[in-house]
Amino acid sequence: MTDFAAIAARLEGQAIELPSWAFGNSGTRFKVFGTAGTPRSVEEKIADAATVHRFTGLAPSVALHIPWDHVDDYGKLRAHAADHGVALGTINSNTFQDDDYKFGALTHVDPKIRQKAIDHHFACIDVMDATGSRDLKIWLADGSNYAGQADLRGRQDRLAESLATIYDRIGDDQRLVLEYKFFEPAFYHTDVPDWGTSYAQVSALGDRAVVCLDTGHHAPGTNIEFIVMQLLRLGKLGSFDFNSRYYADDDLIVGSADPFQLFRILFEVIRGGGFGPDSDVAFMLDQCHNVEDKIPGQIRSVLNVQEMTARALLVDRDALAAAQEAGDVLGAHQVFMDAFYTDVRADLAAWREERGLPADPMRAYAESGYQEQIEAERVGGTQLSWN
Ligand code: PSV
Ligand code: MN
Repeated sequence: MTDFAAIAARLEGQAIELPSWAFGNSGTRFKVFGTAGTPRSVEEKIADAATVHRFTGLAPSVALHIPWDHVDDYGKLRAHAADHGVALGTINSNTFQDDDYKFGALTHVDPKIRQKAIDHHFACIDVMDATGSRDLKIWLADGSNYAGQADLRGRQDRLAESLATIYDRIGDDQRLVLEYKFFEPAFYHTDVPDWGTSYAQVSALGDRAVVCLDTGHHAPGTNIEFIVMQLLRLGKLGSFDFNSRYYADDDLIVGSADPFQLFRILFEVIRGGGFGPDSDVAFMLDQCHNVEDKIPGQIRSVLNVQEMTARALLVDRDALAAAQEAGDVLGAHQVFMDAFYTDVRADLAAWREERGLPADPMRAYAESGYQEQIEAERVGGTQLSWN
């Protein structure tokens, strides 16, 4: 017996956005493997994302990456998504695959290249207006490889100026979300390496500028839940890019490498008011499926987030607070761990069935014939890759 009944209602409406690129082929710098049934168009990616939603009820929107997902008519793409039962979500800009950006985009010393990068973001805002998207997510590959290569301070100042220009274009109902990453593709420094830099930059812009926390973008051992707590406390946690990692930015299935870390993060999200209908925090996956099937990979991912959310909701907060205030170190720890070790899988299966969803979405997908159908139908054409 668990206290699941007490938290069941709070799971209602949980939404996890899927990245369009998770459905394309992906790999490492050594090899990108093709798989049968991989989408050949943005429309097919959206159909796959909608399939994840159909089997889980957890993934009502899809994030796009521009220009990877460029189409001529975004209104039509929006209608296509709606026909499939999903919405278009976050628009991710891309300033990392053009030769002009070799030494930076929004931070570049050359004003013409900075303007080109700013114009790309303006184009992304036009896309958002057509798709009805709320968030413009900026992740910058800007950085340097060698000490002395670049003027760190000058780049930070130019970044602030470029971001302010983009922010001025953001609509009243839209947000600018700035993602940080401590390394890669640059190795000596990146221009937005950590939450503090992202926080400083977005704070200078205004209320509609917030931070994106990608769980794979920290040094090993970083206490990510502390950052979650702090950003929520400061009112600046805009969104998550969920994934898991063993070594670097591995982009593996969220909750696979370290379920306990996901639990700790979700506990702080709930504790800090970041979960539920009153919260603006967006939950997104940012993953690649290099060797596993992509649709089941995404189904597994959203289920992992749901399962850890349920467990985090089960923490007896009153008992925890009482133990914390009494200085009962092991008592407080036990309250925390009791929730973490609670197996909610059977309760969640029943919860899904009550809502007309399959009790076991992984099995239901495997038995649905969808995979066989796309493998048979999607022959010819060029399979899409992560880029
Ligand atoms: C960068 O590593 C990142 O996490 C950013 O979110 C990008 O938009 C995404 O990966 C896809 O390359
Ligand atoms: Mn990311």
